[in-house]
Amino acid sequence: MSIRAFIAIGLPEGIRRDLMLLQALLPLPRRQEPEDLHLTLAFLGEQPEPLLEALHDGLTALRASPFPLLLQGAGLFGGARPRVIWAGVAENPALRHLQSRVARVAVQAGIPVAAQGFAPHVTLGRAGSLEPDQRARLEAAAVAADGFRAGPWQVEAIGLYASYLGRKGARYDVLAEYPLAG
Ligand code: 3AM
Repeated sequence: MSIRAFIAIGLPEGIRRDLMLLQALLPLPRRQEPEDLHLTLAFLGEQPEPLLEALHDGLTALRASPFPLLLQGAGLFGGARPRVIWAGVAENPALRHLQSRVARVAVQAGIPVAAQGFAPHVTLGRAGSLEPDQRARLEAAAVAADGFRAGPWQVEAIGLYASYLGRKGARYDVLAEYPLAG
């Protein structure tokens, strides 16, 4: 059996509440459910269980320290045809370092993960095809949300998630959590 999986940072209750307030201010075509809000470190795609077990062992052995994380601003991915509406992350070398280590653990487990191109964000909602006026409203709302801040909080764990695709979009399950402890 294979599982569509990714590695992410889960968000504390208070941060999710702040993000729900931000979601309410944005004209989101499809809102990410609050319990599913997360910050992806590495998307793994469909992987067979033996590789996920090797990854689990690698993540269990990973030693990394907790670090503070601040969410900041909002924006759209997808240029002329935005697909993802996100909350941004204040520049954070500890996050980038953790992401590259996590990607290396995945590669060592036999799961290819691109080393480049990490654009840290929390997806707030998604768009299918947008009418030009819908897009303009969304872009204006994202600019207006520039002053948005949530946190900082101390990131103390990362998680391995399963993603199940359904008619209403993806739902996620936490398969395992890995504490960050020096
Ligand atoms: O962090 P978010 O929620 O923006 O969009 C998917 C989601 O990102 C992304 O992985 C996260 C968990 O599903 N994702 C899905 N398919 C992907 C792909 N083929 C992908 N990221 C990169 N390549």
